[in-house]
Amino acid sequence: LEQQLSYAERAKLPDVHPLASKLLLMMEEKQSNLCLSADVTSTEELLQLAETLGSKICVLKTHVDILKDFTSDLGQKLQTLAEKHNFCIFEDRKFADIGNTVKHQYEGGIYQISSWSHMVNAHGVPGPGVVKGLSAVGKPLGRGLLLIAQMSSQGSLASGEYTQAVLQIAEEHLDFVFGFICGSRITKRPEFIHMTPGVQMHTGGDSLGQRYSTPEDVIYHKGSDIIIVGRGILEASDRLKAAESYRKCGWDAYEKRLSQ
Ligand code: 5FU
Repeated sequence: LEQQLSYAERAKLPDVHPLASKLLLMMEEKQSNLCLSADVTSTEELLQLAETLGSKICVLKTHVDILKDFTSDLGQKLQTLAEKHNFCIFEDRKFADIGNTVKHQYEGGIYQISSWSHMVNAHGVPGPGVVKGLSAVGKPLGRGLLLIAQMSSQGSLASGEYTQAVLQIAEEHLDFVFGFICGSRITKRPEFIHMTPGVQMHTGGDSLGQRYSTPEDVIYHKGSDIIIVGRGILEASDRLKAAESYRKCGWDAYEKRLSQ
């Protein structure tokens, strides 16, 4: 029954994280629950993706450490495009160390992730210290954290009790954690945003353990909120057309869920 709440209604809940609220409103306005996983190795191509597909997506997910030509002005350029096209930036950094180390990894080094990425994610493996460390840097900047509760890959160890323990950490840090990377909805709390990778139009996988579900399955049957799509769009001959069809499938599945 909690799934009857629309994205816009969830945006107005009293305990919702400000970033989650902003994202949910953006989703409603753009009619998009599509996150593009922009896994390319050239900065120019990344910026071009953000420019051409920006209107179709609610989140642009990056792996800046795979860029062969990263320069320190990238963050500012991405932020400009995020404002122009109204999407959030998510550096998929998967922090997984003690609090003191992740603080430096988040704020410093070459990438200075906290200065440009609205949201980042972390594994629960280190325990709550990883959240406390990231929060010390990100919270004053209005950033938010997604905890990795489940993974899409074959044989993932993030399941069962581990997933429940990650949920517990999230519930103890509601001022910074606003959602999860997961395969399906793991909590009824409507304030949390569930984001699911491993999405293509057809089920299956790749040769390195990735497993795919469809947008309909992820949003309608599994109750997640956002589909994360990489190669399903990047390997299409017409990326704009592919992005539009993922946007539409994801949105139709959401409307179907709402109307049940
Ligand atoms: F946390 C996860 C996960 O469990 N599975 C993933 O696939 C993250 N990912 C990321 O989503 C992965 O690092 C890629 O950036 C993206 C999936 O890309 P694909 O091309 O759609 O398979």
